[in-house]
Amino acid sequence: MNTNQMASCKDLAIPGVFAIDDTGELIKASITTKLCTAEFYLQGAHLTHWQPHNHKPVLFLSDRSAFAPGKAIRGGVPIIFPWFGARTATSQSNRTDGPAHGFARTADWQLLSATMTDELLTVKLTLVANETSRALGFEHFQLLYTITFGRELSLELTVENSSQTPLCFSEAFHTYLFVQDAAQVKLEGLKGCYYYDKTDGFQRKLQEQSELQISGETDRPYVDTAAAINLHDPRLNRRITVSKTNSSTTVIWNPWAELTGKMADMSADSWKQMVCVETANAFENSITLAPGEKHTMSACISVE
Ligand code: TA6
Repeated sequence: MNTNQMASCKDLAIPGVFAIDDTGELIKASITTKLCTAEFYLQGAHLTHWQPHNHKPVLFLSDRSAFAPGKAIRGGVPIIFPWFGARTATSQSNRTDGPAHGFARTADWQLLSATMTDELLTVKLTLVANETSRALGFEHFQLLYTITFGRELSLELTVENSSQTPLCFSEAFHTYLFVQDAAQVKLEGLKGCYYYDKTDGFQRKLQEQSELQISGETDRPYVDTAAAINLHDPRLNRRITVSKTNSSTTVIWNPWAELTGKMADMSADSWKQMVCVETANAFENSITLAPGEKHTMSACISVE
């Protein structure tokens, strides 16, 4: 970010509410309102903390996460775009090169606005084509990310196809929820949904039980579901609800002990304090936009 961009970014600060810190390797925004505290980084428009007053933090953030240019932060809400997981061929491109989960989460987003209305702070950020995306074949698109911070957390991602050809993409809010003990939480909302079991050869399976409990490495994209997810955490005596619009995929992920042990940016037992409940459009739910078309996916996270 150049000096002029930094100056305009800092012009958006709201004394006592919204502060910009450019003293570290990554530019960080901190939020304090009557309803919550939060923080995000301009790299990846990466939300790393949200805590409604009278609650514990709702998002997990690894104590070993790197906060370095070009390195994905471990935890919070990574923005996944334009592919989910490893890049695969689409109807528009047979390319398979590029970083896992796409380039958006390590790109420098631009802060557009920060406004307070009735104690709610709404922040807008945008990402357009850059050298990295062009090298990967994405030259004409615009992402607009709107975050509203209050007693609830509202996330809204609009993708616009500003090219003359169809834009095929997958997307996700790769949300890491903070829990006291992943082995004791129960997840509701997936009964009757089909998922791909990435721990069992990507086999397509049916979720028959109304509650999902985590008892080992769990990596499940559920497809064709618009359902809200309730995560019951008995140890914190709370329920986190993730509801959504225009999202047909929900991914549930916990790496458990063995995989966590191989992750440089996760401490050994940290898998116990996180469950990813990801709001997505991926696999057969990927999106194709005609030239000039837009698509908006949203998620709302609440805790009680
Ligand atoms: O959303 C689940 C997943 O696709 C897992 O397969 C695992 O790879 C996870 O994302 C984390 O990916 P990352 O690239 O952030 O390490």
